[in-house]
Amino acid sequence: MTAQLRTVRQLGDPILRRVAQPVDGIDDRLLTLIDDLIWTAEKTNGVGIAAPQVGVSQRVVIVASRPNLRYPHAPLMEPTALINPEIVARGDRRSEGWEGCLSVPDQRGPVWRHDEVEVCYLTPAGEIRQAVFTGFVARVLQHEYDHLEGVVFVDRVTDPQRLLSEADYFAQLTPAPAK
Ligand code: K3U
Ligand code: ZN
Repeated sequence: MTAQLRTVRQLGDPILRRVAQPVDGIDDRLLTLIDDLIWTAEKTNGVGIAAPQVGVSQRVVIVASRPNLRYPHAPLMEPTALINPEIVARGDRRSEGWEGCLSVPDQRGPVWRHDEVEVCYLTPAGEIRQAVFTGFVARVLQHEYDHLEGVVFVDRVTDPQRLLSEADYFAQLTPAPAK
């Protein structure tokens, strides 16, 4: 069946504040959810998405990095589904970077994240994988993992006064030419 665009829940919906349940078996329903998450992230220009954002409180995330204005060197990767991800190690170095969220429209803000994380997860084929994610991909993974714990990026912004609307965020990226 073709993938469906799912409705993205918005900040204020209690499902975004719940700790998601571990997946206890890979079945057709889960594989359909994964296909729909990948499709929904693609259609909404997301670089990731987590199952609670579409109203399913299960521990599944998609990471789908691609270059963007703020992170022009972000890798272009095939959307990757991680089932029951566990962050098993975090690097010492952290960086501040700008984030947005499909569940928090028109808001961007700076968040400190670890530059490197090691993650253990199940693939949709049921294989256990351990992988090291770095840079922007590590940022997206930590953002999505937070969604499984009921945490939204606005909880982590360095200073709430630095939150920007999308228009101001893009204006800041491309300052007006000098007269
Ligand atoms: O493409 C977005 C973007 C925003 C700021 C910087 C770079 C990219 C839209 S927001 C996005 O893709 C979220 C997706 C969410 F909400 F479903 F998790 C993921 C994300 C964006 C930026 C940094 C970390 C995570
Ligand atoms: Zn988000």
